[in-house]
Amino acid sequence: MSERLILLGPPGAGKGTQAVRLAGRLGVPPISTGDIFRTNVCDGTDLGRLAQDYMNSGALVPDEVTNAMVRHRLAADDAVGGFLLDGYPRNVAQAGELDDTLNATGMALDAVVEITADVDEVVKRLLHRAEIEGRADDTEPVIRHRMTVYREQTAPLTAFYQLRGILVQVDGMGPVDQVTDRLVGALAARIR
Ligand code: B4P
Repeated sequence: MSERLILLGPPGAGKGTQAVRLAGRLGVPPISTGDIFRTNVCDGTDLGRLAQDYMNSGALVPDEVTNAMVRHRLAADDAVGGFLLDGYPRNVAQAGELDDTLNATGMALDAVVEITADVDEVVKRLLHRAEIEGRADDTEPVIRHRMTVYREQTAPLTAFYQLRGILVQVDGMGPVDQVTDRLVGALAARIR
C-alpha cells in the first residue's frame, strides 16, 4: 500500500480522526501540523505563542513557520519509511515547498487522499467537538472563516494533485468506521 501520503479535506471532514487510524494500518507516523501547533501552544513555546493568534482566528499560520516545522519533522528517523501528512500542505506555496523537501531526498508522494463532506455536516461536527473539547477555533464564526480559508487557499490543491494523477477522493459522510473502510479500500485499489 502507498506509504507517503497526504490527507486533504475541509475542517471537520475527519482528517485528524482518520489520519490516526489509517497511519496505524499502514505502519507510518501520522503528522498533523494542527496537533504540532496545539502542543506548542500548550507548552508555551515561542512557536506556540506565534501560532496561537492565527489559529484562534482560523487563519493559516505563516508559510515560512509551517514549512520549516514540517521540514524538520520529515527529517526525523520515523518518517524515513513513510508518513501520513494531516493538514499539510494547505496552499499551493506549501505544496511547492513539500515537493522541494521530498525531491532533495529523492522521495515522492504516493497518493493524496481528499476526504469530502457537506458543509452543514462539518459545521455540526465541529460545534459538537466544541462542546466536548472547547477548542478556541471551534466557534461558529471561526469555523465559517476556516471554511472560507479552505475554499480559497486549500481547495486548489485538489486540481494541483489531480493533474499529477495521484489524487484519490473519498466520501467522508457517515460513521467513522465506514469512512476508514472506504479510505483503506480506495488506497488498496490504487496500487492493485
Ligand atoms: P487542524 O488541526 O488541521 O484542524 P481541522 O482542519 O479542523 O481538522 P481536524 O483534523 O482537527 O478535525 P477532524 O476533521 O478530524 O488545523 C487547525 C488550525 O491549525 C488551522 O486553522 C491553522 O490555523 C493551523 N494549521 C494547521 N495546519 C496548517 C498549515 N499547514 N498551514 C498553516 N496553518 C496550519 O474532526 C472534526 C470533528 O469531527 C471531531 O470532533 C471528530 O470526532 C468528528 N468526526 C470526524 N469524523 C466523523 C464522522 N465520520 N462522523 C461524525 N463525526 C466525525
